[in-house]
Amino acid sequence: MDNAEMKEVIEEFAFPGVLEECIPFGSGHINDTYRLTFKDGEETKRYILQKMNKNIFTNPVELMENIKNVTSWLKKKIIENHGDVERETLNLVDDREGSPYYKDSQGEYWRVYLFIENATCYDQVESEQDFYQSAVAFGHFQRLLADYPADTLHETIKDFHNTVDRFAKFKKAVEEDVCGRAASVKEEIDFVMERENLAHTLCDLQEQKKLPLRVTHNDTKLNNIMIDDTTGKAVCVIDLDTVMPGLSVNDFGDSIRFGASTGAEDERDLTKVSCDLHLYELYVKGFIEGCAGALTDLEMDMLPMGAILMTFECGMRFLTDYLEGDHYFKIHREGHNLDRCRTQFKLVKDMEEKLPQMKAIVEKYK
Ligand code: ADP
Ligand code: GN1
Ligand code: MG
Repeated sequence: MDNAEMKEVIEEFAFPGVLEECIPFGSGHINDTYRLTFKDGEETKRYILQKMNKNIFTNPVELMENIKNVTSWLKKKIIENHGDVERETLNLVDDREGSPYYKDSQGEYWRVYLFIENATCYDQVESEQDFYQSAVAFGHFQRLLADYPADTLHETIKDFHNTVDRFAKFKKAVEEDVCGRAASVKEEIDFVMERENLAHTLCDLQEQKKLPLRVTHNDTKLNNIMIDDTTGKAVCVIDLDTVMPGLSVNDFGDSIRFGASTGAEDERDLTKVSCDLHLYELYVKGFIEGCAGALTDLEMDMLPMGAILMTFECGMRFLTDYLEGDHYFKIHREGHNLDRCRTQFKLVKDMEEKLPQMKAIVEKYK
């Protein structure tokens, strides 16, 4: 971050005390995230500062309206449940003008959250209990928003989990091949092409209104949840940029894609990547408990399909981005998106083979 921009932004949020540290923070693929530490007399206070990605979220004002309204809604529910509003949901810090975001002189949009202390976001499951707790929390999150007026939410990214649309965008990227990379990834392209029907499965059920549209998180990977370092409980669901009407099976599926994998999302050694059915089972149990009776029979039946489809969609998105020249997901090395795509397809294949077991596990908890 250039110093002048940083100074301008920090001044606009009127933090108390003296800035001691500003470091890039977390491993999100979308926003630029920093942790700020201020010293005010004896007191030290930390914040999260984010530059929103306006190439991806093209209407940051509407996005912030969503976040403001959703967090206010969650706060009310947390108070009713005698919870801790400063830890159990994101808390926006207003700028000097009382706005929940600041637009700087370069036209960039910034926001600040209270830093949730004594809690960790994990990039891979370290303790099984954490994964189970994250499942309960994502299910519970959906339940807290069950009666939220969905029609007042802006669609922050159009067709975000529309796998049919994702497939069409992928095909276009292959045809255009702007970077001349298609020939070198024929195997991966074929993998997608062979699964056109798969892309339709959940979209068709949604269109036929067999699966209900709910207010969902839509980006339920493990590092979008904070686990309390002391209690081991999931304390807060974060990264609310994509809270929109969606399918509960997709929220389930995206968590499995990321958290039940035995390897990292960008692991190069594919022998290390598979779907761990024990972790999967823990998540099924936790998610069904967290949703507390809200899921319909068909939603439960479709949970394994949600896992396959979210993984397929994500692999397809990584490959599309690779073909288009890596403009969407942040990359940290050459071929990073291709590596990510390969882990996803390895997982899809593995889950396709394990589908009967995955279904049987859901039956156990239905
Ligand atoms: P992205 O959309 O880029 O993934 P996130 O909103 O998920 O951005 O933030 C990136 C990372 O920053 C998170 O994975 C988490 O580690 C950290 N983070 C975000 N918000 C907070 C917060 N309020 N308190 C502590 N850490 C946070
Ligand atoms: C992005 O923002 P982050 O890093 O939590 C992406 C998700 C992908 C994920 C893959 C807005 O999530 O959809 O599943 O990367 N978020 C957006 O790791 O596109
Ligand atoms: Mg994130």
